[in-house]
Amino acid sequence: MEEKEQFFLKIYNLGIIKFGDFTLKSGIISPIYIDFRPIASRPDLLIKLSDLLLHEVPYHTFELICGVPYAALPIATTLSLRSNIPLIIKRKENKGYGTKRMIEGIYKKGQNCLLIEDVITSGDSLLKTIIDIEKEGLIIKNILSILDREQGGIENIKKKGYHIRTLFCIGEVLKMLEKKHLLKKKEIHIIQFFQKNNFKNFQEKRISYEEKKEKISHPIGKKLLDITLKKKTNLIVSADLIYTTHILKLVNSIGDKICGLKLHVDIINDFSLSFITSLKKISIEKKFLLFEDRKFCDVGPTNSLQLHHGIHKISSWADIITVHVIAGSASIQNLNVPSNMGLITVSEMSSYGRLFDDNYIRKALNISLKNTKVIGTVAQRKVDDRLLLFTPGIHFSESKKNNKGNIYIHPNQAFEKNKSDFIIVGKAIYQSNNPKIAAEKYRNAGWKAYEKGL
Ligand code: 6AU
Repeated sequence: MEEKEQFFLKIYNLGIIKFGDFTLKSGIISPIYIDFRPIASRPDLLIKLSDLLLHEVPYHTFELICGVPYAALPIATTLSLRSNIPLIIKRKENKGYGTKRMIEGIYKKGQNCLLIEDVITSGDSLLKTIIDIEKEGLIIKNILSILDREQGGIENIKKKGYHIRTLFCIGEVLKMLEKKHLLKKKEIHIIQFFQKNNFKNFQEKRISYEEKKEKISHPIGKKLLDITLKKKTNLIVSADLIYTTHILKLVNSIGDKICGLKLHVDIINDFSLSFITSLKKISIEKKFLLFEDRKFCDVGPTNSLQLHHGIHKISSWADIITVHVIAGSASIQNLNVPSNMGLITVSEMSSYGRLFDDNYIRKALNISLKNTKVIGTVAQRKVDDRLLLFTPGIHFSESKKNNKGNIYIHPNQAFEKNKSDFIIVGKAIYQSNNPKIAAEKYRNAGWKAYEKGL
């Protein structure tokens, strides 16, 4: 430990541990952020780190080395140079042109590859990388990582049958830093909080709708939560139907089961504002909100025209509208949104082949948090508790993708894994033989999954 301890103190001086309020890639909120990237600028420490890692495994038994992109790439490269084992490079996404390969470098099917990761949190991004590498016919049995945040990732990975070794665990390094008087009082408090709450519990618990209400300041966000609590439903039905009579018939039969009805008004063949008047009346009677899933995605002035004008006059009736932030934060800033209308950003879609990457999602979530009109976001991962999380792509018979390219997950997964607040269900209800029974099944599943997560 002496040697490892000395090494850790050296890298600690590079500022690899930060204390504050961070949302990790996995969506977990954490007061500690660990980033080993600065080591890449110190060749002496990079070499030392690689040698320490190589001591952990019988490295001569491996035919290839690969790092989980991007943080582990310089480490994997150094390990390759120190051990003389060839390196392969895993892409985060394929280039979309040329060979469209996910793995670059020279390799053959059946070769045994050692995988390198910097920090293990939930283990999810590591498992995604493993799937991509195994798809290429390579064999992964062993993983080496620098630090285990002790948040369940190691168990997840071991459960899938992989061997994993880590150089450090967060608990032991924090204890060591405290012993050496390298932490400020405030930082020690944070650590004590962590130890008391145990990292794993910290990750798995979700906050209740009542607690969410304290965090959401927008009146429509609060109203949606009130309806949810009163009707015990977190189900939003997506009525993607093209005739007003069909929508009204659906809503009359399922209105009691839902907290929101989502529309795409531009697909309705016989749209009229009198249809909206009828719908609004039912929504008040049966207590649910109206979402227009317009996904505004233009520059601000155009978004504004689309919101207030045209035949749909969305701003005159919708309680909630969806927006993309691809055009930047200003595109949703001056829309003259009525005070009783909330925005939901689309940070990540449920479609197969989506172009949203981690970087975009992080930026979209930041924009969402800063805009006071935004009540929440659509995403397929856990997000900051100050946002309501809406999850579409829901079906009991979850499938990788349907023929139109949406990926479906079970309501349990939305609540357990992503800590979702609301499920959005379309075809599974409106195309079923009995939408009322189907809606009750989804309402019940969504509510039970929410309660189980508390
Ligand atoms: O259950 P479905 O697949 O029949 O319907 C899902 C609904 C559709 C999509 O336009 C919408 O949810 N949707 C969204 C939303 C709500 O913005 C985002 C997304 O990522 N995936 C998705 O399907 O009306």
